[in-house]
Amino acid sequence: MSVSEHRKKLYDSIPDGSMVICHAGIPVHTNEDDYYGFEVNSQFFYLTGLERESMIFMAVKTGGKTSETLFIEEADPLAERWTGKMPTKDGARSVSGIEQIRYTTDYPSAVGRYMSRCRIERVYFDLYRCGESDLPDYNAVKAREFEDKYPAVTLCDLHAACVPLREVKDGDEIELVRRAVDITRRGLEYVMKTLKPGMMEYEAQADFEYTCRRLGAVKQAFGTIAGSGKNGCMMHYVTNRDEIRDGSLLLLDLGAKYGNYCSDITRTYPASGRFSPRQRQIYDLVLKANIAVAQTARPGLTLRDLNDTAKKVLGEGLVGLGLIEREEDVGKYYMHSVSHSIGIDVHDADFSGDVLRPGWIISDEPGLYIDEEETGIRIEDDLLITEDGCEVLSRDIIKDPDEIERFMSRGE
Ligand SMILES: [Mn+2]
Repeated sequence: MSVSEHRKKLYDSIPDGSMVICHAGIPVHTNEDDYYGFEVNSQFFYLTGLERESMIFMAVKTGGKTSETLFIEEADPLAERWTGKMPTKDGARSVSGIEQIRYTTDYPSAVGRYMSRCRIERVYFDLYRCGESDLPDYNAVKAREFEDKYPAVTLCDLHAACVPLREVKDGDEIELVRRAVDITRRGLEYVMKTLKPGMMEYEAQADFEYTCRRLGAVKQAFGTIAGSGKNGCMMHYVTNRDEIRDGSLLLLDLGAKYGNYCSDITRTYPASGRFSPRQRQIYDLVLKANIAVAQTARPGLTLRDLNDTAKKVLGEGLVGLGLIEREEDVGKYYMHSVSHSIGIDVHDADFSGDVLRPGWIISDEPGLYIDEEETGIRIEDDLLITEDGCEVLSRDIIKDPDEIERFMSRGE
């Protein structure tokens, strides 16, 4: 089972005298008696394969040996009456491969015993922080509580410890991303069949997400971006409330999430089913950059190297189209980066500067955003880095403009 392998890699990478504590987390409150949908901590999921709130994973490495324990809530018949069956010890054991399963009520005394009897010098909590002004995450709060009780130990970051492991996907993880990509393909094919001028952007979003859900992807990898015309020029436009006008392009950046693994695909379609000659010129240039990146991607390069490839192709092309005078001005129309890793998270754990290794899954997403022409085009594929290059996981999601026009002209 792959999550056991994930844990083994972690134990091999941390020094003796370490404890790992990772909370699955709890749902976050919205207003009154409502909560956001539960999102499991990614490190917890990576190490256990479980997606249930309030669970706690603990591992202790001393004397060259590691013991691991999973704490789960004891089933409560009243809670089960309202929200369904709670996990059992057997169920949690079979998913995680962790032999020792205890109830969360035992957690404080278990920690106390380890801390008083073992030589534990450092304790790993997930201390990742995204924005400086964010509220502290649940695991960070728990880390602070722990530190108050045991000030002699050094806090270490479990997120940082997991990054080098999570960068390289194993066979099971790759299969889940393949499934997610395939569901996304079917969602996009449905959108191509239903897309018409006069529709609202949210209708295209609904057509995509409808297909994903029907195929068992109960979550999207991220908020669907459906930007038509000038809205396609905003990289993370998720408002999706405008009409898709005749003659405009619809940029769709979206992805199904399957088995808690993401896909991340962008396609740009003509609302009418046919690209104008000018749209086609720009589309062809973005496609050229997209193909060049896939041809370049291989072990040993960094994501920055791939972005340099994209910038070169786009810069030359923009000079050729007369949109810029010097290649260095490519940033006027291309203002993001071409690649990020993909996995449990859509922008998955990676360190910029790390070199690609076989098993990385990354995006390939050049784009051009020309406000004055109300034209935003991005084409995004998902690549699996192999021994000597890459495999385009999304190769079956059509992107050739002739094929798109042919597919769309077939109608329903
Ligand atoms: Mn992306």
